[in-house]
Amino acid sequence: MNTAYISLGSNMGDKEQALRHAVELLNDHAAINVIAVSSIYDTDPVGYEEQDVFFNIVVKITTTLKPQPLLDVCQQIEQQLKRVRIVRWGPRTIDLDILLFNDETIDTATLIVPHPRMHERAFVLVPLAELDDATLPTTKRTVRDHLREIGDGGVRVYRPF
Ligand code: X6L
Ligand code: MG
Ligand code: MG
Repeated sequence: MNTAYISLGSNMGDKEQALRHAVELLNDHAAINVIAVSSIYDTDPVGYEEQDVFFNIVVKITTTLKPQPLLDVCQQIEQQLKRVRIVRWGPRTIDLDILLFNDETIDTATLIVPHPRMHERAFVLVPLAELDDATLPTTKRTVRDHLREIGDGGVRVYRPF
């Protein structure tokens, strides 16, 4: 059995519903169990800033899938939720990124794990730190080490009324 962490982000339409739907589709897969879900965070857009704020979460899963089939499932869910790519780094209904897969480092044409920029992104590190202060096999440093380095600016817990 493998343990993996997946980052989910949405900044188009009903963002909370998109996140909930994607988590449900992950858990509905016969070879995937969602073990834990972080709080929802309201996060300032990074990369391309002229767009709506994001909702971001991280989920912990266990799975018998290997990394590439897990990526295929993530991309199927993006398609099912009608992700359309208009602008690079631009608005999307849903984005699923594999952050960590056991303590493995993977570098193929289609998949790099740990996610190569995750230790620089508070919208990934803050929800991940809620679930696990993991040590990244690439940097040999923990999630909280990286958070101390970059800070948690632009990331707020989302609490609906
Ligand atoms: C210079 C150039 C510095 C580009 C940073 C950063 C590009 C992040 C892409 C960058 C650069 C990204 C999300 C987001 C995106 C998200 C929030 C990306 C891919 N996805 N902002 N921006 N949440 N808050 O899920 O991460 S686009
Ligand atoms: Mg992403
Ligand atoms: Mg992605």
